[in-house]
Amino acid sequence: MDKEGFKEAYSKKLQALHGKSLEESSIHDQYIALGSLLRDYISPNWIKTNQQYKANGDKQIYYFSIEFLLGKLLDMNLLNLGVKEVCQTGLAELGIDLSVLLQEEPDAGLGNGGLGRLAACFLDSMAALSLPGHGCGIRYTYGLFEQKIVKNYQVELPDNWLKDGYIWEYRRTNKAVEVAFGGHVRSVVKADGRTYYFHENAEVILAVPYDIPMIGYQNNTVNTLRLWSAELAHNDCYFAFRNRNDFLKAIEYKNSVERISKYLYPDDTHPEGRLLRLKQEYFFVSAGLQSILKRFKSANHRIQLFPDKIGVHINDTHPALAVPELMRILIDEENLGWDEAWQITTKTISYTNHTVLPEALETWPVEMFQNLLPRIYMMIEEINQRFCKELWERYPGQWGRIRDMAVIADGVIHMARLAVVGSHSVNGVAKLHSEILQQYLMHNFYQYDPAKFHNKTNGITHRRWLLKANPLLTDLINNAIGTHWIADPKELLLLRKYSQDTVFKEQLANIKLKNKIKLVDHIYSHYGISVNLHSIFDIQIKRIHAYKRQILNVLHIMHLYNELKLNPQLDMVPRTFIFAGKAAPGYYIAKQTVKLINILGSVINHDKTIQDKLKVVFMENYSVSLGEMLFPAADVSEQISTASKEASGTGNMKFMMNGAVTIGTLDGANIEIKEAVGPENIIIFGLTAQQALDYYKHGGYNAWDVYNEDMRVKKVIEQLVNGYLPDEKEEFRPLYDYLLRNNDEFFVLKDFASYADAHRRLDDTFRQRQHWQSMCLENIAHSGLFSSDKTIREYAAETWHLGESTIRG
Ligand code: B1N
Repeated sequence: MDKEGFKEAYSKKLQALHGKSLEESSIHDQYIALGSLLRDYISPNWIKTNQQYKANGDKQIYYFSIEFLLGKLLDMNLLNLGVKEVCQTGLAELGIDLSVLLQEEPDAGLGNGGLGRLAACFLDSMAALSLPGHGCGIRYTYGLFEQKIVKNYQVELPDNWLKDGYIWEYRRTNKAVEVAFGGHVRSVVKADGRTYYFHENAEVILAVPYDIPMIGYQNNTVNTLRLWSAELAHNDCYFAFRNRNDFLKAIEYKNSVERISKYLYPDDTHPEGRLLRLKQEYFFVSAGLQSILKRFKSANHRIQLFPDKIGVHINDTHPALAVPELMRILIDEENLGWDEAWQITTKTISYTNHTVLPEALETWPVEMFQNLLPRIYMMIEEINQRFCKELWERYPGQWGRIRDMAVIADGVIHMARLAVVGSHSVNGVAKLHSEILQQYLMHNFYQYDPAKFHNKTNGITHRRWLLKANPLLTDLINNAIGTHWIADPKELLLLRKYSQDTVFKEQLANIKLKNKIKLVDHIYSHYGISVNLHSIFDIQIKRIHAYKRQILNVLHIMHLYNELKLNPQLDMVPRTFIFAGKAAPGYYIAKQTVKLINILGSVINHDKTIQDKLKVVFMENYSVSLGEMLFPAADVSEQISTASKEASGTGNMKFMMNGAVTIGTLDGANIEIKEAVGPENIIIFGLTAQQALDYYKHGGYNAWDVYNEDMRVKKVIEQLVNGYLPDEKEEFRPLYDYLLRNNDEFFVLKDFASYADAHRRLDDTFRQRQHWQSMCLENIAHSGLFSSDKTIREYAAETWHLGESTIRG
């Protein structure tokens, strides 16, 4: 693709698609034309990738996830294909600004937060590493809600991301499969003596796949993300209704089918116990496995080779029905015996746990489950019986232990137990998290089969979070150490040779400044808040959750403001606190937190007496795209979860890669960030995980003690309820009660002093300009350790036994 060729092809494409000349075309027309041209460009390699995988008989990995938080793909695809320059200059010569076209693309927000974004980073890495790895999920008509702040309060609007069509998806009607719900199971003993099972009177719906190409980094690989959409299977019943003139009923039935893939549940680290969610889970798992089996069978392999050719990875327990569904297919459709089917299933499936929050573990009531999925329930029942029998042989008489490990117990199905029992590998997402799984949450299972358990620390794709999000920094790095680090991000360590180089570090600081200017402009134009460019940009962006402790950040800001009011001359580096994040619509405390941040901002930002030393900005509608603007502009990364609660975190890695310094607890991957950069290049505070766990064991601590002893804490807590904030006096009473009366489950007050002290150290350190810049440099230099390429290499080698398959150009 050369520039002139591109211009000609592009102009032709534009005209052919829209029947308009370039001059007559709209921005949207121009965007669609570029997307369409790229589709043409990608197609040959996509076909070639699939053909080569098939011809070689390469093992394929399927990453099953109920969320894929892709963000925008156009710019990333241009980078991956190595054609961005050509397109950019070609378009410019046609009078088109590429950056304007890029804005036309909707963010594909089919995820809540870290779990969904991790799945997207992994797909990027698998393609970049020439690994045969694909995604399987749901094509939600509506992604995660759009957040607006109205009168300081979060309101939710539907995210109609598909309204103008989506340039990256390919509907594959011919690959649709059927998924069955409800009905009952009839068993028949046949002449061969074997019992056969027939699922009768089921409601059968159609799962239609939409494929999205996942493009490798300049390596010809194009893998596939397959997202399933629910549709009516047989129009006959639809028409049957209509013949009876019962049009409304027909519409209602159609809606009830399509509802399955209509909405993403907006709950992060919180399970949704509703029937529709269970339908979603079975829907995409069943459709995905059926299509995998079809492909496998078309290659005429013996079924016993299945685990050598296929790996199914389940992203948390949402796809854990892969275990009984694969058993059903192997037994009912492939006529295997139980033991053989079980061997194949457990060798095929591997499982990652993403949370230890006790309330976050999925369970399903037996009765509800049995009605919706009678044959799958039978499978789980048998899995449970056989597993309990094994346990009984190993632990005779230990009823308590067996009950605590049983897949079905106390009238519910425990999905995490199903996932552990049905897979050959179980991992956590950071060292501490895996340790907590093994020593606490899954201790019994760990003792039973220690070899099953592993750690795989999360990672992020440096291609999106550095090359795409921070082109200025990327150029600086390329000029300093060459470009080999892009293939091998560990080589970012070469940057360390500049740690004493004041010129280089000034360049680094200058890039940060430029990224901050962009953000300042955005904040001013969107919120009318003028931010001091030379203040410390201190950023906390993530879902709003009690355990992530945005409240700790807020109470500390209130304290700083109190200090400033008492002494406007207070010697502090000006600070801008920036927040972004969505609260689950039904999560009261989280929504109150959003409101508190916004009200506090409206008070502080209008106060002339504090001389611009403090600003608080809440940015609406946190998304992948907003993140791409925020990470490169941050000086400070807030990673302040209660130790032991954040399984890993991945925003922490994105900040680090862009040269921000972390203020954080020893939780999740923060611990590994500290190990990488050294204690002098990170600011740590608060209880350790062990201390927190010990407190929990003894029923917590007494929040009132801290309240009574620390006057700073007492003051800010009182300010929540004494009319100090310009709203109804009782507005934040629930937050107050939550902290004091419910005994501060997440140690907010307990960690306050340590946090305030850490912020004073931060302020001190920031003033030592050379030293601060070295810290930023060290963070960037060590961030290669957290590239998802490294994580994926470990999964491929240790969990999936997956080999590379390079696609020839
Ligand atoms: O998964 C991320 C981790 O980096 C985060 O620490 C962790 O909180 C996050 C139910 C979840 N755990 N569990 C979920 C999401 C949606 C849902 O419906 C649970 N998300 C995480 C990646 O490992």
